[in-house]
Amino acid sequence: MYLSAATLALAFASGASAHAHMYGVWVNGVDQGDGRNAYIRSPPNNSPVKDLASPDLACNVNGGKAVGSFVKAAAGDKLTFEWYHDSRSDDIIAESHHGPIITYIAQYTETNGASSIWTKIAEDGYDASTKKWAVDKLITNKGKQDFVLPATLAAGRYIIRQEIIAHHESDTAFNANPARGAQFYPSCVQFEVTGAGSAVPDQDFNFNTGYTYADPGIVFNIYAPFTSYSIPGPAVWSGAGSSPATKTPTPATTTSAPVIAGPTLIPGESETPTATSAPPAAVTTSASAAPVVTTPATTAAPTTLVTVTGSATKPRPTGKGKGKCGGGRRRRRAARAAAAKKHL
Ligand SMILES: [Cu+2]
Repeated sequence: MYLSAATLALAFASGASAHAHMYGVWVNGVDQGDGRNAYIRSPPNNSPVKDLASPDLACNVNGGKAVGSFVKAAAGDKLTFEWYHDSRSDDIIAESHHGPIITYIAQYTETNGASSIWTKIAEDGYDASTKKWAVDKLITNKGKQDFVLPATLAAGRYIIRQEIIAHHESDTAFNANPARGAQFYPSCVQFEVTGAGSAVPDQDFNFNTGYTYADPGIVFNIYAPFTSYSIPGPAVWSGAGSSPATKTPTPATTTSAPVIAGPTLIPGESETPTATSAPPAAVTTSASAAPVVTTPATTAAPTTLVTVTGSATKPRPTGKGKGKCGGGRRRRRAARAAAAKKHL
């Protein structure tokens, strides 16, 4: 069927300019102002990173460009990172973008952070009891994600990196089909931390090697039945500095349903509109309380890598590596129309 140039342009625009990025930081409930290119190493747009080999996975595009300011905070402070879609306090991110929000810290660097320097200090994934993802709550909380700066953290300059991982196209790995894959939205914020603590983050995590396409928290099908979700990366840092936290490999906890979902693969469709918001019962993940993914008693044989039966998903002719948001399939046109509303 014939598509006009205008229609095509719109389709491209909706695919390339959706998503989310960070506006600024609050310290103990106090707004620190517009942080973009001030204390945040802001990327040029809100597109995701999908290639796990890209140095942009650490601190996004421009991650190696130090900015002029630092957020000042004390160890133990409550921090809030505020996200938005196109303008502050808008719809934040497309509802289809279910996924976790994870926060890491590193000693301050003027490099792009693409090396073994990171320690996980907070994470929020999927709550099986409420069936809510961190991203769902982020939208309810008007873009705000809370966490606590570890109370024992040594004073000094740091970069705190928070990322959203959107799983609406991650039933297939990016390296198997560059038109799909998990979407990473990393944002790096420069911090000057005060306090009397002496704990030094020591996990030495490297995103380019620590995040892999074999990780069930990265290649994950949100459209097939599941009961739990294993957040990627290391365990949350103990913060005490006594015993370096190491990640115990978690077997995939997804149900053994086939990886490729059936016809229900419509981004956003499974989302029930969040009605009146619960009190912003902030997801305050303190460094010591790593939410433990409860696995069903059945010792699930560690599902080796989710084998992607590539033929089930048709590669899209427009497949580009970056910035794709929609993911049309059978109902491409309907999805486009919806995407144009939700994603622009
Ligand atoms: Cu998006």
